[in-house]
Amino acid sequence: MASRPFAASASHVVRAPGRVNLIGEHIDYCGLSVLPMALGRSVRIAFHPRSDRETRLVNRDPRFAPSAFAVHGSIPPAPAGDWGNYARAAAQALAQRFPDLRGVDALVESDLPIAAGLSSSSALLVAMALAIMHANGVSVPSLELMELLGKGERYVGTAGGGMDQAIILGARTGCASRIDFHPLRLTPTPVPADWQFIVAWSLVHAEKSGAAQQAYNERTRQCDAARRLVAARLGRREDISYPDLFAAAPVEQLLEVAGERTTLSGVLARRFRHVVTEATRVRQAETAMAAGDLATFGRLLDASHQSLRDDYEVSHAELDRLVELAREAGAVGARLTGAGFGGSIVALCRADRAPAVLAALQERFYAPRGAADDVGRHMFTAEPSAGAEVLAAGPLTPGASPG
Ligand code: NG1
Repeated sequence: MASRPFAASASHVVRAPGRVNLIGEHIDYCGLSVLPMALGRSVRIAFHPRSDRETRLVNRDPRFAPSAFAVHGSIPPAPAGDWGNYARAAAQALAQRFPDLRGVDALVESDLPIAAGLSSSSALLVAMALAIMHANGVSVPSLELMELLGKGERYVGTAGGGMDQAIILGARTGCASRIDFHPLRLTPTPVPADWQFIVAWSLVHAEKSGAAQQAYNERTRQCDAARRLVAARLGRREDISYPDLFAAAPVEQLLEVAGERTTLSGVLARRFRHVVTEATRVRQAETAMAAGDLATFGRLLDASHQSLRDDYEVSHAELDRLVELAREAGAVGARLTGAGFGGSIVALCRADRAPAVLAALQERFYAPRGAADDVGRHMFTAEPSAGAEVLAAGPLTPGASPG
């Protein structure tokens, strides 16, 4: 592949981490706070500015064919599911703000599992945006860039909430960050040194370009409908936001009103109950983390999983199994992370228990499914890492020799 000589000639490398959401699932698009952290695993792009608008992408992973497009404010998408659409989304969002951007030649590589609820696609989008901005000598203040790219990713057809782009750009080493919306802001909390989060992929792809995208977008519409109906029942304006609704009435009253058959249908009542209880868990989890209260954080993870499984209906039998096995192996709590419908779990244990939890998952989940050989790609300890950055050119893979 022509990639090695290119990697050697690239002027810069961008690194954009994946993320694991610790708690606050499916509520960012309601404008409610979430608590993710960035991973050590990342998407990296070696790039070279071009003198025209063309952008050419080559991926080291042979599953992804080369992709090319011209950078401007209205870029025709490649067919749904094409990885290059995340790069197009970044380029279009920036070109709408800065006309006359030139493109880049880019070589992409990643050690993030794909379609695993760990935001490999948002990491690609953020990395691409930083590469184009750097190549053109333009910049956007950090919080504005998070918002711009959060909205920009809707180009691919998902009505996402903005958590991923914010944490990928704004994460701090050693910390999880509470993300609040409207206005967007990040508040870091150090992850206690004796806590270990573990990420394990269910081996089920959560492709957000097909059925999962429809199911995801349906949840966003249901949350909207539930909010309007509860607001009307409480005599509030129907366009009140979730945070304002929560400030206007205590949780108990919200749950009681939502439970009345005349206010919400059974499905909407369950969706609403997830949103209300999950928002409460985020606040409690942040307090537990700051206090080093491992057991409480673990209980909140378990409760979140139950709520996502039963009320929000976004789990999968393989995710439920992983959660169960992690708990049996000594994790204090575990839950699905990301959008669900497949993807990964996050489990929490005392750091000295991590080897036992990893060994149990290998033996009881991956081995029976014929996936024990690749286990290092499917399951790993999550180290809270820094947000995306542009580095002077060097080897794409740390430690690898250049082209
Ligand atoms: P993932 O796990 O990357 O599919 C999606 C949304 C988030 C958030 C979570 C569920 C995008 C880019 N990401 O994440 O905003 O809503 O689901 O909490 O749409």
